[in-house]
Amino acid sequence: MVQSAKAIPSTWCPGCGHFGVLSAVKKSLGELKIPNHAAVLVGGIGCSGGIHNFLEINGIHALHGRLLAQAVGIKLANPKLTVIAAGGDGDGYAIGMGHFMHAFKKNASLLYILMMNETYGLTKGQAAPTAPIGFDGNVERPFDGIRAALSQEVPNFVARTFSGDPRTMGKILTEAITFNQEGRGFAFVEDLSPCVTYNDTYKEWRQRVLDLSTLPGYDPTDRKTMFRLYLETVEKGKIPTGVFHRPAAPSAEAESLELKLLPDRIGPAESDIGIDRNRAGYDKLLQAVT
Ligand SMILES: Cc1ncc(C[n+]2csc(CCOP(=O)(O)OP(=O)(O)O)c2C)c(N)n1
Ligand code: SF4
Ligand SMILES: [Mg+2]
Repeated sequence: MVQSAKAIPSTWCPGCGHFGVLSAVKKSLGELKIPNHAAVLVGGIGCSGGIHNFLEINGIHALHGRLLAQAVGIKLANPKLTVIAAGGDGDGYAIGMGHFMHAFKKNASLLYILMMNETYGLTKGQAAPTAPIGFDGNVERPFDGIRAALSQEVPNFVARTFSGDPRTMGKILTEAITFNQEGRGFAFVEDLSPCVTYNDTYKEWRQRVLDLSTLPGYDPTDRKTMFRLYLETVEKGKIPTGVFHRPAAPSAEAESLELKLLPDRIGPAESDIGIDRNRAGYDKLLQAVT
């Protein structure tokens, strides 16, 4: 379902953390002077996934957990677009887990914002894979998406923001989109986005967040160092935030697709597939299969 680029008033509960993401996305697109027609937001299923309805950019409401597959497809079809995928922890870490892990490996230059509130807000507060033990009868240990991201040896941008600190979130989203624009690969930002109706964690998270850039030894170009720093900080009962991985290595896209296959960054969506221009190629293809 492709939405029109007309924003509708938000349906979120007053105070929902997702508002922080909405305003930070608007601010970053404005700061980078990206026109509405040049940006696409693919939303997941859940309160968070409706974010595209409240923006005046192109938007798609994807199938539950499948937003990354659609976002990668859009980016490949038209690499000039700024592509943002945005959804919840139920969407991305439960039904969408397979796509989440593969997105790091595919390393397409798009931004994935995952709004983490430990619950399924839209369906009234069940335990998400991130829920602590005891939440709504949950007996499983919570899943940590940042550990999963940092465990992979790939040149991806990885960060965590907090809706209670929208200014820092804005800066990090701007950096992530710039990273994408430079063709340096996939950017993943998990936002701590409290669900004020079913799991109001604002107060607790405000006390526990710790920006890793304030610690000695912080070096986001070195994934292994950052993984260690991250784990040590979690062990101290803190919730690490900030940029965890800002790789210096070029992405697969920069090395293969962009430089070799798509020298002018012209994707299939803009290429001329008319018969006249491509007759020789089509004839060759036909000969090969007959
Ligand atoms: C295939 C499928 N399974 C289940 C659902 C029911 N469902 C709707 S939203 C949702 C979870 C949303 O949680 P999350 O992604 O964390 O978003 P939030 O509402 O917390 O922002 C579920 C399970 C669905 N819509 N489609
Ligand atoms: S139910 Fe929770 S996640 Fe959904 S809009 Fe309300 S506060 Fe936000
Ligand atoms: Mg959720």
